[in-house]
Amino acid sequence: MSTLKNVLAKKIEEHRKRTTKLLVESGDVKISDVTIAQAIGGMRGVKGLVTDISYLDPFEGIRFRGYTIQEVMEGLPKPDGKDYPYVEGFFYLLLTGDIPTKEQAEEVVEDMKHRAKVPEYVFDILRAMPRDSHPMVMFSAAIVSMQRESEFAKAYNEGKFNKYNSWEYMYEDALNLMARLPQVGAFIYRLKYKGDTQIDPDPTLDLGGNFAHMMGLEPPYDEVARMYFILHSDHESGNVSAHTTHLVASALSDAYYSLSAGINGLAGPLHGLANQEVLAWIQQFMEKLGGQVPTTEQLKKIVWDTLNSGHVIPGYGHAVLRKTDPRYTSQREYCLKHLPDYPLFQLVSKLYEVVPDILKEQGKAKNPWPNVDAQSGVIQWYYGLTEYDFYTVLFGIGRALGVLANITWDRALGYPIERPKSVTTDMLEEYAKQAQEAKSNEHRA
Ligand code: NMX
Ligand code: MLT
Repeated sequence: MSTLKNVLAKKIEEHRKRTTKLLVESGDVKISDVTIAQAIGGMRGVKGLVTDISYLDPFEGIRFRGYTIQEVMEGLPKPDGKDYPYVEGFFYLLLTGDIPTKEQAEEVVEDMKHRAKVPEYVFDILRAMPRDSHPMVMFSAAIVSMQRESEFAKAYNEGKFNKYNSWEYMYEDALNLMARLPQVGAFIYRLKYKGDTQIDPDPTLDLGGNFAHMMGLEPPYDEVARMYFILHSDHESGNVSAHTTHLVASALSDAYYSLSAGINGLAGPLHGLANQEVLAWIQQFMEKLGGQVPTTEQLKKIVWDTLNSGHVIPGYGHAVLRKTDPRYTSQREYCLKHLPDYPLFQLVSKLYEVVPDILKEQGKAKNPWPNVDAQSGVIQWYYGLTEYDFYTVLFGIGRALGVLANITWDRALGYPIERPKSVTTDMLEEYAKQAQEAKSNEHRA
């Protein structure tokens, strides 16, 4: 058994006791209430999910297994001569909660290389799709098309499966899928935008390095890939892609069905597709200005015009965060170091100076600050990846790390099928009436 699987098995054994104790001794302790506004309003703030892979604080931002972005980037082992950590070592951290040694991280690198072969039929399917299909449609279809490879589904069908060992099959699927996604993504990219001129994987490279190589992008794009996949990996489990993946997996659907569903959620413009929307919006107004960089006054007018036409400002706002997304800051720091004078970066920085005050003045968005998507396209564009409808696929490869770790733990802890209760509008009106009457009685007494 690999070190990763061995360590994970021990962690699961220990953790099961904590979950059982909580259920047996404190199962009826309340952790959240639900108001009518929350029931109608997308369950914002309702605490009804459990995950230990990451936690999102509204003001501090994301911590992966308790570590800040900076601690992850500094503390994880890196390929020789590189500034950003092995994605594989980061996956080890997400799965086990431990920072791996370099040797342990490299063992995962080797393990994933052996799992990386994408079945030929996936390429046939992608080639048979209309070439103008959105890359996220292709990505989701490619993932679900590989479902026949699922060890989890096979074990279930062969009756090998029980509540205690099901995580092991989910783990196998998670590693196999994660190992294959970079080639699937790169294949889609080169099929759509580079005339189907494909580049074979290089078996000497790690996941980030190989992705850059198969995309046909020179170093330091390998560093960008490592940074990007890690930053986008997880944002606790309530966001649409993580929640969807978890929900579908709760029906004992395997990782292929579940991840493909999560990717479909990521493809929404209010979620991951916002990174594409940011670039599309910028290109649109730059075209209107004849390519001329807008002044601050012009930019303010563009932002107001966008809001007044009933559109959101892509890359700004968040359902949980109440400050600048540290994933935005992390990418901004990369830009300040590597491309400080790049006009597109300067434009995005100017937006950062202008948009929050306007959103505050408009008074609708609860969080006027930028999220991860406001900054990510700039770096991609700078390194030659200008086909912005591909950006969400990059997000999806990264997001797979978090959600696949999550559903492996879901099976390990035997989380049941997810099935919240709904109510009708009549019932809400009745609850509202009862609350009003109770208030008047209190007033009278
Ligand atoms: N521009 C304009 N209006 C906004 C924005 C924004 N960036 N953000 C929120 N609002 C509006 C929102 O549409 C809502 O309006 P209304 O009452 O008319 O329906 C109001 O402000 C209150 O929304 P919030 O409670 O602040 O935001 P919510 O939690 O519902 O939604 C987002 C969060 C992220 C969906 C929202 O901020 C948004 O649409 N942002 C732009 C799209 C975006 O950048 N998405 C990417 C999120 C990160 N990711 O990668 O997934
Ligand atoms: C994410 O990374 O999933 C987004 O920031 C959205 C969210 O957390 O709700």
